[in-house]
Amino acid sequence: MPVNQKIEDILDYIQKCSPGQDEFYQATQEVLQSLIPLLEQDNRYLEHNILESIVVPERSIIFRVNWVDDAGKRRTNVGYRVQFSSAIGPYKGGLRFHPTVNLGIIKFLGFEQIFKNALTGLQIGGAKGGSNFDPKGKSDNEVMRFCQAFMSELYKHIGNKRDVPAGDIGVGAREIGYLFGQYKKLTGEFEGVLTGKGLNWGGSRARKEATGYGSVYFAENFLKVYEKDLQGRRCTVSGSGNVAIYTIEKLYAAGAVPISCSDSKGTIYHEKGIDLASLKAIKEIHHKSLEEYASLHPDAVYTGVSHYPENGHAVWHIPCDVAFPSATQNELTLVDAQKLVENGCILVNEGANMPTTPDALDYLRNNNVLFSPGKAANSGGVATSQLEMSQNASMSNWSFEEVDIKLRTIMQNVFKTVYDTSIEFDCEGDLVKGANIAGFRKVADSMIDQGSV
Ligand code: NDP
Ligand code: 2IT
Repeated sequence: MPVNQKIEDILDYIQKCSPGQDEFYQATQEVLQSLIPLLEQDNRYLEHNILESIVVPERSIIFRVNWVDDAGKRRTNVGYRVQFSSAIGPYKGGLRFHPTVNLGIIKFLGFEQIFKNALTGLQIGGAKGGSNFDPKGKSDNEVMRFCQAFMSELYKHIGNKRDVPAGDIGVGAREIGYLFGQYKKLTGEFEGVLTGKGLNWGGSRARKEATGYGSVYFAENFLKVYEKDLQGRRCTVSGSGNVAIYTIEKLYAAGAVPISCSDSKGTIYHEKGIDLASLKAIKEIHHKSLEEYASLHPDAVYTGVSHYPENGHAVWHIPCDVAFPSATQNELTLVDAQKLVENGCILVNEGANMPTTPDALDYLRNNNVLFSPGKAANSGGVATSQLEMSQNASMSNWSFEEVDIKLRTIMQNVFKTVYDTSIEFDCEGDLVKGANIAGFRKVADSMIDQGSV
């Protein structure tokens, strides 16, 4: 059977078996279709039915989370942990707490994580988890009780050699702390079962900064191939959470001018450059909306979501040289891509997971805009999580500089791996193909080596 037909059959099967899981289908479609050149060259993957196997999680755990709110009332959420692949190491990947979380979202994130983790060159398998719990508007005590209830089920399935969760949207240092405390209470073990921990109790320096810094390092590596750099470049960044803030911080260090940020309510365009100290205070300390930023900076332009372009996002309509989508999936659509091209953008570098829609990606490609896929460009976060695991295992504590140097080297190697793979498959600079093929090959070869388990 021709490879194309085989892939279409598997995608049909995924659609039938996972109805309504649109994001998961989108992620599998992109990966499987970009593997065609590899599958045509090496028939072992089809012979061993690796594709049919790799799209099914090794285990999906779905559980009820009952907790008590400040009014003393029972509340119920759904918890998930999808342990997708342990072919190259213990399951590893973040937890997302957001009202939009469902099984399809967690499966798409877990599937992407398999290949991302393989690209880091480290021994970590792929997983993702989370809940439809919304930490926004909840008191610290409510968040604590939710995290304790969530961990009361999850602890049975994780461990420092088994599955090591971390943060993602809605899960930061506060949530990791409460989750860790409950794990310790239930198991009696003080172990590196989560990453993103506080520095006093096993966390790694530079983990907080790692995804954003790594994303900028990746962009620098990519631009260098074309004898370009970030110096003086006007950069748009979406989001204003962990990834966005440390992308902005590192962009300043690289001599660029980050001119935007956004949240779920609106977008800030600050032509002279985002005031990082004020952004950190608003988001990291006071947890307020970006309207607050606009009121502190009268020269910044604030666009509320109700004024966004039809089917688009205000942040991508700001003229820029480089765009760093760093908020959430499918936040950069076709109309946004058209605007970026019209405004002369040279690179879209994904800090978030799958922020670009498939039609937007096609448009960027057809218009020769460089494109860094999230599974490569944002892999600095999980890579530094693995550095945290290494420090925990050896009971050591590395300096910020030591971790940052390792992160830079890892991002350089991730870039080299995906870029070299794009050359090997005659699509120089197509890092989507490069990342999917390189990540898949490592995991698939390991699956073949280990037999049909
Ligand atoms: P945070 O929770 O710290 O920040 C998320 C940001 O995105 C917030 O500004 C939030 O706005 C905005 N946002 C979230 N969901 C939506 C939505 N549905 N519509 C509009 N805006 C939204 O998360 P992170 O910064 O950690 O994560 C951002 C992205 O990066 C995600 O795709 C995540 O999977 C990915 N990622 C994160 C890594 C990490 O180490 N943290 C590692 C690799 C990838 P608001 O506050 O108003 O909700
Ligand atoms: O998407 C991601 O890579 C993360 N949310 C980080 C995962 C981790 O284990 O550090």
